[in-house]
Amino acid sequence: MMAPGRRTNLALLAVFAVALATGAGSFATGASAGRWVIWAHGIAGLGVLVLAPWKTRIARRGVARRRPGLSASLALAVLVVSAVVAGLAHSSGALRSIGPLTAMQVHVGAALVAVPLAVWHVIARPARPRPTDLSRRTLLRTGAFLGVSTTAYIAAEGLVRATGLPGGDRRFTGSFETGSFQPEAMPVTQWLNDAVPAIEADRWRLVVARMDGERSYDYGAFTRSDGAVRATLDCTGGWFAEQRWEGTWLSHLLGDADVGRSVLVRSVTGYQRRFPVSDADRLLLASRVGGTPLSAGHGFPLRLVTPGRRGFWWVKWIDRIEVDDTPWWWQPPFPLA
Ligand SMILES: Nc1nc2c(c(=O)[nH]1)N[C@H]1C(S)=C(S)[C@@H](COP(=O)(O)O)O[C@H]1N2
Ligand SMILES: [Mo]
Repeated sequence: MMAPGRRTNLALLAVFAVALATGAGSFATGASAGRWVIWAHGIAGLGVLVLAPWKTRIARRGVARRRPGLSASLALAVLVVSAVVAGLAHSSGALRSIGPLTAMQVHVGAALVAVPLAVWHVIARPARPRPTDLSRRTLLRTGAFLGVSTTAYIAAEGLVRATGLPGGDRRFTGSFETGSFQPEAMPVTQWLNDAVPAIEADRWRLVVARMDGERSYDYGAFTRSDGAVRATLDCTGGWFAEQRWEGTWLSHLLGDADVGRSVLVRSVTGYQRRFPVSDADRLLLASRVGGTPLSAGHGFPLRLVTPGRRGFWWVKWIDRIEVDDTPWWWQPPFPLA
């Protein structure tokens, strides 16, 4: 039989790995077909809480042994607890910012800092699975654990609704509605550290590098919109807004000459994302939102609108578009700057 300590430690390791994977998955999810990833993330987070009483007992014994690395273990515990508490604070809407940081920033920051410490912890305090662990009993216990964590998740969601906390009407991604159909009330957000550039309309050019050569467009080419879409900008920071965007479909600039496999959309700032060419007729190069030209913060003169994709794909201040044969997934899954 599996010793209770090892059982708890292995379960916690598994649940931590699932929480990280589904956390990254939640950031990648923009279409409702992927909502289960976000549910799984919530269930994993509550799974950590379910295991906490057992882990506390193990940790108490560990602390008494005063082994080297004790402070790193305690730091790991603090980070994991902070990530879970900040996750609950955000998702319930009870506390959306903590000093200068948002609850979401604390949630993600604590989890990312915890990763190297967790790797160290697993190496320094190994709890190795054994073939005999794969028993009927372990299977039943795992099932019970999943059941309890899922019930805790459903109960927590119910409680948020019953108490009327703001978290009750979030989008399926977990984001809160902020400034729909009021572009000026929509937050100006950068992925990491881009600054809003000052772009003069008459100096700005868009260069489109196609397989058959380069073309350059000036601002005048985008003052008359030939495409419009109602789409929801959903930032991984935890807010979303629906707006009516106007501009030109990317496919209009690509033509149907030798198209290539992917299209890179780049910002004046260097920020960039790559898309499959087959998406081009659903990607809008927007110059207007809510009936007025984009503000500097929201991407003037031209930004991308990518319905069904999270905010980090919505490249602002576009100055270059390149089509080539690189596969679209040949890029970091999330922007690095
Ligand atoms: N050039 C550039 N475009 C960008 C970003 C950025 O950091 N640089 N951030 C993205 C992210 S994370 C989001 S959520 C949206 C935010 O758009 P908004 O500021 O108009 O609300 O822009 C996207 N486009
Ligand atoms: Mo974002």
